[in-house]
This record gives sequence, structure tokens and C-alpha cells, in this order.
Amino acid sequence: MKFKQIAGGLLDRRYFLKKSLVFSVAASIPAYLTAQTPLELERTQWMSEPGLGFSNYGQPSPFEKKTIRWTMANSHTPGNGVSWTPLQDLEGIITPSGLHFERHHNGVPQIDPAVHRLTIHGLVTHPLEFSIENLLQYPKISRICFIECGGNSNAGWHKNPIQTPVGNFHGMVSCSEWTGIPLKLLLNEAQLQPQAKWLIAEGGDASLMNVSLPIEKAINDCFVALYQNGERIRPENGYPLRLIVPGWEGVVNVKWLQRLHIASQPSMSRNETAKYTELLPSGKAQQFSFFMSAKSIITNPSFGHQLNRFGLYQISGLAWSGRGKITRVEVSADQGQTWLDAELQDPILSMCFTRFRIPLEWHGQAIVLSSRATDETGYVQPTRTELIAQRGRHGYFHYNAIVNWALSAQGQISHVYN
Ligand SMILES: Nc1nc2c(c(=O)[nH]1)N[C@H]1C(S)=C(S)[C@@H](COP(=O)(O)O)O[C@H]1N2
Ligand SMILES: [Mo]
Repeated sequence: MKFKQIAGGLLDRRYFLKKSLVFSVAASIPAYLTAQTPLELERTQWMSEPGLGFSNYGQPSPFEKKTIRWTMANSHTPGNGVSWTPLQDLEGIITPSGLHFERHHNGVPQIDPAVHRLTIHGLVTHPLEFSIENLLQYPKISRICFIECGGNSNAGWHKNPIQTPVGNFHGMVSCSEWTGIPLKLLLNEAQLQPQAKWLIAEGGDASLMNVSLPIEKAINDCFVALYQNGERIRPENGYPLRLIVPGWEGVVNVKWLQRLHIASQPSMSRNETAKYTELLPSGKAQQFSFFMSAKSIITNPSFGHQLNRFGLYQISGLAWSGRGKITRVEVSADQGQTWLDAELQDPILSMCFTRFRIPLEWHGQAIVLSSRATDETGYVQPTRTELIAQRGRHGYFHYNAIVNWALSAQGQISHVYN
């Protein structure tokens, strides 16, 4: 067989497909999978008595209690903090709603949808006020897209590589199917005046956060979402209404949306001046760095996982880009000297998580696993050294360098820089 096997034990992504055509079944199955004879199934307790009854709202299996968000709040201001999506425990591309990361500046408001209003005013011909009921009358769209906090992965700037599960390092990104009304429709109802250049979106929580967006983006693909993964948005993620700004940093995806002020200038609010700006080597700060650039991480295996047998492993991970579709993910097992293309799993959508997979044959070799994403603009995820060369060492936001996992001969995984 002419499978490309490169340094470190990575195999061609089509390995399994071709293997089943070439090998006889017996020869290709590892001994530990062979069933004991006689082939009799043990009668378990759950086969011997009726199961539980129906429930009004389903919950995960009690055996999956470890798959939870990791929360961290400021003890002086408990409403200000983060909870991380446990990316190391999840598969596919959709983040379950109850595990979507959270970033609140002043807690989760308990908004009564019957009272909530969305106001559009400023440089418009018809200032408008919508109730949720009014909004539900408009034509809706659905879109699967990621939301990533601009501060995600910021531990990558640390001098020494942080040793923590993927979710606690990169878990300020999640991906849902959002359903709502294109902003363009609502702005058309209000009729923008010619001087309208910026849209200032305000949330109805106690942080009264506001952010400014160029009007072109607002018209192009933004929408106000009422549903998340088929059900009404969770309170933590903006119930009853949030702004979705595909591909752009989390902070502009205003939750608990209550006001759209159309203006000729940005508002220069705290979250676009003091925060969510990049301090460059020149000492100047870069503002309005909206796009989330291409990024990828191997989620399985990753820090905290233990390889406890020799043989084939299926490496899998996530890639995404705020500039469009992911076109390629390469994986290396030798500190980035040689790379092999991973399989990209359908669907491959713009500004959305893309799942990648590649087999690895592991026989106790110590290797370094890395993944590198390319998006449809041709942008290639940089190494950490390249990122630091571009951005200096004073940054905090928008860290998207290649992540390396060192796999030891004992099957343990640690985070390393190269
Ligand atoms: N009203 C309001 N909107 C907000 C925030 C907030 O605190 N209040 N946090 C922002 C930030 S910084 C991010 S990263 C995203 C997080 O969205 P999520 O909590 O649904 O993951 O919401 C943004 N929208
Ligand atoms: Mo954020």
C-alpha cells in the first residue's frame, strides 16, 4: 500500500477508507476488539426493568457530568467574568446551548420578553420601536456561525506555555445555529439617511455596553437573533434578542440588544478604546480590529488526555476563520517541519467551525502535534514566533498562533511553544 506516512506516525487522511478495500478484515482488527466466545450478551439491569419515564426538558446523561463549562468571575464584581466551552470533550461543530461560552460584563439580566423593546433611531427617517412579538412577524434566516471573544487564547502571550485543557485556554469560542431577522430588513423599515455611517448597538443588561459597527457590515450580513440551536436564545447568550455579527470579535455581538443608534461617527465607548484594542510594538494602539483571523486547534488528543494503548488514533480538531471558509488544515507531528493535509468534514461553512480529522499510528514515539489552518483568502495561521514578530509582546487580544501538543513516550500531553 502506498499510504503517505510522514515523520511522527501521521497517516494519509484516507487511510481507513483504503484499508478496508485492501486488507482482509481479520488482519486489520486489533486483538482487544475480538469478541469472546460464546457470543452471549450479559443481561444488564437496564435490560431487566422498565426505564425512566418522560421528561419536559432533557438533560445530559448522569455519566457525562464532567462535560461542563469552567467558570471564572472576578470576586469583587461577580457579574464580570467568563465561562469556557469544554472543547476537549465535544465533537462535531455545534456547541450545545448549555455549553456555549459566556462573557458578561455585569451578569445575566432576567429580561421579560413582553416588556423588552428594540429601538432604532438617530440618522433614520422613521425612528422605530419593535416588541419581540413585532419582530417575530418578519422573515427569518438561520446561520451556523462561531462567536469568539477577542480575548480568547490570550494565555498564548504568556512567557511560558500554559498547562490546562483546551477549553480553559481556547474555550471563549463556540458555534451555534442562530435564527433571526436580517438587520438590513429592519434598517430598510427605518430608512437610513445618507450620512449614516455607523451603527451603535446597546445591550439592556446592567453594563449598558455599547459598540460601534460600520454600517456596511450591518447591512451586509448582520442579523438580530431570537433562536439558538432551534430554541429561544438562552438568557446567558442574550435572551430575548442579540446581535449576530458573523466572523467579527465577540464583543460586537451585543446581547440583550435594546437599541440601534444610527450615527455618522463611532461612539468611542470603553469597549472600543480602553479594551478590545491592540497595543502594537510602536506604542500605538490598533482600534476596530473586528475580524477574527483563521485559527485551529487539535482538541483530541489534547492536554489532559492520556493515550493508554498503542495503535491507531483519530486526531481531530476545530478550525475557523472570520474571513470566510476554511480551505485547508495541515497537521504536523514533527514540530512543524513536515505537514500532511487533514480531512475537512462537511459541512464547511463560512465563518463557522470546521471539524478536521487525520489518523495517527502511535507506538510510543515522543512527538509534537500541531495544526495549521488556511482560509479562503489565502491567509495561513502563523507560528507563535511569526505572530510576535508582527504584533510585538504587549498585545492581549486576537491571539491565533499555531498550537503545539507534545506527546510523551508515556502518552501524556503537554503544551509547548516552538
Ligand atoms: N449586552 C452585552 N453584550 C455583550 C457582552 C456583555 O457583557 N453585555 N459581552 C460581549 C463579549 S465581550 C463577548 S465575547 C460576547 C460573548 O457572547 P456569549 O456570552 O453569548 O458567548 O458577548 C458580547 N456581548
Ligand atoms: Mo469578548
